[in-house]
Amino acid sequence: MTMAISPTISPEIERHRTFDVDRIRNDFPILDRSVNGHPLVYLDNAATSQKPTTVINALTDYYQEYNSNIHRGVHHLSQKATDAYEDSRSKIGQFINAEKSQEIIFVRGTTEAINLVAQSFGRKNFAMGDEVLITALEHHSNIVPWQMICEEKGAKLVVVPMTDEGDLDLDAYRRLLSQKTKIVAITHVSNALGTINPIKEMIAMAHSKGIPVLVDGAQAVPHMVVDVRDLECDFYAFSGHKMYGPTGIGVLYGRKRLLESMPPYQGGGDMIKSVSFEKTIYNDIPHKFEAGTPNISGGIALGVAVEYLCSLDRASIGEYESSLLDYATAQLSSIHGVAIIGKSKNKASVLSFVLESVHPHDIGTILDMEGIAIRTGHHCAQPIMARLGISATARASFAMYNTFQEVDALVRGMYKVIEVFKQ
Ligand code: C6P
Repeated sequence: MTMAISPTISPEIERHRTFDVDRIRNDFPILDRSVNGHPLVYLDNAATSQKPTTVINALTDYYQEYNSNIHRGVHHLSQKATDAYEDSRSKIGQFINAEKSQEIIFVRGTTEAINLVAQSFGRKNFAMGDEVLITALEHHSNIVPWQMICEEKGAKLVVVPMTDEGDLDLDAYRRLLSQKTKIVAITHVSNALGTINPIKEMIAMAHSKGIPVLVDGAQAVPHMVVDVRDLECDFYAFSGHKMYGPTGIGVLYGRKRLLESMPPYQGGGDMIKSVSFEKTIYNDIPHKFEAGTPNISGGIALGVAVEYLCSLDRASIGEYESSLLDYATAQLSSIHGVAIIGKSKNKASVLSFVLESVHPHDIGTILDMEGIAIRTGHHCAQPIMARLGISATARASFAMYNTFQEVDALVRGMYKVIEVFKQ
């Protein structure tokens, strides 16, 4: 079958073809490998991104040179590890423009960050009849923790609806904010559809009624500059592994005043000032929320990932990624039988689609044979699928190291899928 890659490339897209992507690709050793006899085309970045050499080296360096527990030892290695870990906390604080590094709590990832707020803030502040306002665009991680605490407290989960294109209904949002709303929890960027929500405006609307806001930033931090003070959010959660850092480490940003008012999430070592059988005095933030030996190497290497991102021109990366998305959208839309799922005008790095009469898992399997990695399924966002009346999509998600040629490979792969399934 002949492959028709659409010749209609806008001047804007053409301009971004000159972005020095090779320089960035050189920093990611895994991108040189082959899969199933083809050069790897990694388009599953929303699930997890690849890691640059500096991050990989930071992990090895910690274990080879100064592996030691932190906040506990007077010896040289422990001091060095503690300094590196706390240094990383400061770098991350600056990266998102937090006012104080104590506002950065290390957690396992976005999921744990949201559970922490639900279990700590929620347990303290929710009562029978209260409401938690989330949106139709949430990942399960920003649904289930709220359901759990709502069930326990007799509170209610209320959901802001979305349009068929995948935009939130802001009029409904305004109406749903009420005296009963104890917190708003919204995703910054949808992992299933790519919609970028107008969170600054949504935070201001909630604040005008005195309601705090948690933002799930898992899919935003890798792609755009996030400034928590400019957004004025109360909590912001993100994962290291989606922003070129290691797995098992992430961040909860919280306003100092709020974090100080919240009870600990877990008990154990490091989160205390003193313990007796009669009474325990808790440590100050951030340590109050960091019980037990943490992911030390991960915390340090996340700081290195942040340094790496800060060494790049993030504005041009953002423009480059959005031109890749525009190009991929145009190319895939031109394939007969393909429908794009999620058509917001404001999208980041995620392209969900379906192909008539072919299950997304079959698309994923055939593309894998061509060395192309995408994700297929419900993307841990089953309510979005239910809202759109589908069970699954195929999802290509882009990072700054992806290329226009890789988009072309995806399109060629889709023609292979069509070839295999044609009657
Ligand atoms: N989404 C995806 O393929 P963790 O697993 O804790 O690092 O991140 C959870 C999470 C929370 N919110 C959003 C918007 C997310 O996209 C994710 C993770 C991955 O889309 C894995 S399901």
